[in-house]
Amino acid sequence: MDISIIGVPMDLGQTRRGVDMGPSAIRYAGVVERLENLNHDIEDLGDIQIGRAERVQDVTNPKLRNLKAVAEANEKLAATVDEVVAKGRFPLVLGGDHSIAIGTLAGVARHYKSLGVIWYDAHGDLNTEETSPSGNIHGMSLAASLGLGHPALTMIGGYSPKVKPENIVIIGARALDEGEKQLIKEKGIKIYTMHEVDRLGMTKVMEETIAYLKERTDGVHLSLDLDGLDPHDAPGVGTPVIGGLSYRESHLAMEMLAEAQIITSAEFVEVNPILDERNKTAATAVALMGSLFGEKLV
Ligand code: 6HN
Ligand code: MN
Ligand code: MN
Ligand code: MN
Repeated sequence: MDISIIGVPMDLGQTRRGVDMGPSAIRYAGVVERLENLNHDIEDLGDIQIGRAERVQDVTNPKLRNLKAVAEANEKLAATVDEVVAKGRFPLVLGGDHSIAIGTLAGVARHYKSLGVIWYDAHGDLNTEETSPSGNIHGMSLAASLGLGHPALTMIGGYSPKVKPENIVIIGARALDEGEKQLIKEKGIKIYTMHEVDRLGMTKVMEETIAYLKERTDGVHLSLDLDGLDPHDAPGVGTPVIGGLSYRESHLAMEMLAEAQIITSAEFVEVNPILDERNKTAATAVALMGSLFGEKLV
């Protein structure tokens, strides 16, 4: 595969500093070498430039913190991802907080008639400024991609929506806000919370997910928030939630996606080296990328 790596040192979608160093941490953990060893053609496009918050504590709009800077960065990211896909290469985006999914999806979705999305996350990221308990845009990125919320977010790339509710599968959720639960029901979004993962096992969850997306989509974006994993395996995240997906379950998920050959773009987000233990979370992210891109145990 021809893979283009794009770093997005974004930390303005939430309030804990350090997640802007995620792309560096993932590079130090050896992403390029890992994927080159699998005989892929890798180009590293470096990092998208992130502007500054309008103020150190940007409370001009506490319901949408740092809206302007987040929107501007996502426009740049969307343009870069768009070019990568147009060249026939696979965009692999490194975060950075999860607000960058808005830009990634804006760049990818225009190339597909019916894009699917796997949202691997403890959270739904389905808030709008009306339902968000925090005002943090990283909790709004999936909603924005559905066309819900502030136009500065929904209209990134000049069009909306990027994805249809029936083309989304959420995996690993265990911390949904009230408004998000309502939206999931209202829109009929397919979701495997930790309850379903416990009951069915990851094998069944992935078999069902793959079959579901295969019959209705012509490309699938994987948006993997490291906080989908249990904090024991991925401690370097800003919004950890106990009771998450294990390291092995996550590898199995990636291996099954590799086997099914359905993933056409991916991002790994929320790696925060300041909160991490010896770069463990970045190393986990790179190991999961290995499995996603075809690494085998024998
Ligand atoms: N993430 N639901 C919470 C909020 O503030 O909206 C947490 C969001 C976390 C977002 O982890 O990408
Ligand atoms: Mn910063
Ligand atoms: Mn997230
Ligand atoms: Mn999350």
